[in-house]
Amino acid sequence: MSANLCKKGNHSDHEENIQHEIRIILIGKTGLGKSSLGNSICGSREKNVPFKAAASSSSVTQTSECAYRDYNGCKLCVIDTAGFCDTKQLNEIVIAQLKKGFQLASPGPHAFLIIVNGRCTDEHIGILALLQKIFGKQALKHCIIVITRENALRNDDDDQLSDAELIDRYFNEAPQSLLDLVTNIQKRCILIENRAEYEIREQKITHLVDMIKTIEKENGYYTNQMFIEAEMQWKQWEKDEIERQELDREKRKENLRKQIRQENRSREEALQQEEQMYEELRHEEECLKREIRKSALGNLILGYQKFKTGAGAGSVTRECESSSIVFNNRNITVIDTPGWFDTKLSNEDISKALTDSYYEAAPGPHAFLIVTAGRYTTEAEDTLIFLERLFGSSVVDYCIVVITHEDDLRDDDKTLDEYLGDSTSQLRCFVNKCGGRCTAVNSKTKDSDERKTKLTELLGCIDNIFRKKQTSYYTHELFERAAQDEAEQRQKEEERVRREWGEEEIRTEIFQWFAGE
Ligand SMILES: Nc1nc2c(ncn2[C@@H]2O[C@H](COP(=O)(O)OP(=O)(O)OP(=O)(O)O)[C@@H](O)[C@H]2O)c(=O)[nH]1
Ligand SMILES: [Mg+2]
Repeated sequence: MSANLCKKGNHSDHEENIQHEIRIILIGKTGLGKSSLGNSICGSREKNVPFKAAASSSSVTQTSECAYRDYNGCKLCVIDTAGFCDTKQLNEIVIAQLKKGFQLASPGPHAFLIIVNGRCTDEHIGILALLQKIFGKQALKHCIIVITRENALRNDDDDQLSDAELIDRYFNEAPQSLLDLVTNIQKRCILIENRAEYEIREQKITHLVDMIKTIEKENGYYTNQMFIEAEMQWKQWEKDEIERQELDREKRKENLRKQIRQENRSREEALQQEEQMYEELRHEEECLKREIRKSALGNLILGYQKFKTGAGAGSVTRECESSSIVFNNRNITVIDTPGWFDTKLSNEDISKALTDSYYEAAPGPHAFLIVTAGRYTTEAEDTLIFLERLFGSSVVDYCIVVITHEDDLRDDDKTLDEYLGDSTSQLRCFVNKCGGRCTAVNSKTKDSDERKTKLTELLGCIDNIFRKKQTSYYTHELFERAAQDEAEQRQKEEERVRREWGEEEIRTEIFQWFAGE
């Protein structure tokens, strides 16, 4: 076996030997032993011949170089390439270096040797993918994996292990995707120790050359045409990739636009909801601010300003007052009472004022007008509870609900029924309890015709009560009965409390007896 070494950057001197050439390109990450392998293939006995190999923090081989060896009647053309650091970052320099290596292997390499060592990782996939990207799928048919630093892989008791067994063990830990790739390249893999004795290395090179010859027999060499096609595919892939990225960017932009529009819409909706909420609150506050206008209603019925009216925090009327008129040949007496929800009067004061008003209406009132501003509160319900306690449950038969803000209803373009429909359930329930007797008036109207119409309507309503009841008015008898009921109720309550207290005392005594006190 002869080792006729020659290093050159141009192959023209050897054109006559082209048909006997085996062209090999070495590809791999920096520092894995490409140049050292190149030296092993060239059968060098000396260090750094023909390629410079050294442990270094930066790439030793900076450009693609070519060296020859006469080997068993054929010429081995070995092309060493500059190593790269990251298979994921394919930069222009790496591609240019590999292309230059490819040119040196003109008319085309028989084999791409992929140099790896260390542990079997995803990096191996990276380098095969890189080969495929630059040289196309066809390149895989010419690819051989070379694992350098064999000695580091062999444990002390691995002496008996064949290369094939060691390679199998090496790929045992490999990720499935790498195994698939290795199978795809028909498990072409060589183990070599570049620092081993010359003879040992030569055995490996014989095995390598045999493997390359098999590839040559099956697939010839990797041609320039294949490279051109791969380059076109690569360019197409790049173009597609740019388009895909562009499309992706557009999609993301559109999604972002949609998201912003959606957010704006949600914000608008939230603002609208907030606005609506404020509007409702404002309306509620306005309603709460409304005066009940009880005295104003009294004045409207009378047709003149008898009762003192006015807006203010508290009720103007402190005691009951009465006045009479004649309307349509009927004697009408109106008794105004203090309001009990917007005054500082105690419950006793109000009870007294109401009892007074009752005596004022002797022999008894034909109707109790429950005057409300139609507030969104429990005011009306509370009023009824108060009245029932004082005048008994039959008082509801004589109650008429009067909403004193008819002008507001008109402004809102609402009928009384619509207004009640939109109001609180308490107000509706209250009106129902009063037999559905409810009317709305504008107690501040100056229009005498409107006053007459309303008064006629009100009297009609009172007449209806009369028609239903045996007694046309709330009689003294009813009042007495209510007072009696109230007294009985109070007595029962006192007895219950007394009884419970007594039982409690007995229990305490028994407990103390048991405790021996
Ligand atoms: N033990 C051992 N060391 C090796 C082997 N192959 C290479 N080396 C050492 O690894 C270091 C780098 O080797 P090179 O051949 O220069 O590696 P390279 O891939 O050409 O590196 P760059 O040219 O920088 O990309 C040198 O010190 C070599 O002696 C091997 O099989 N076994
Ligand atoms: Mg090198």
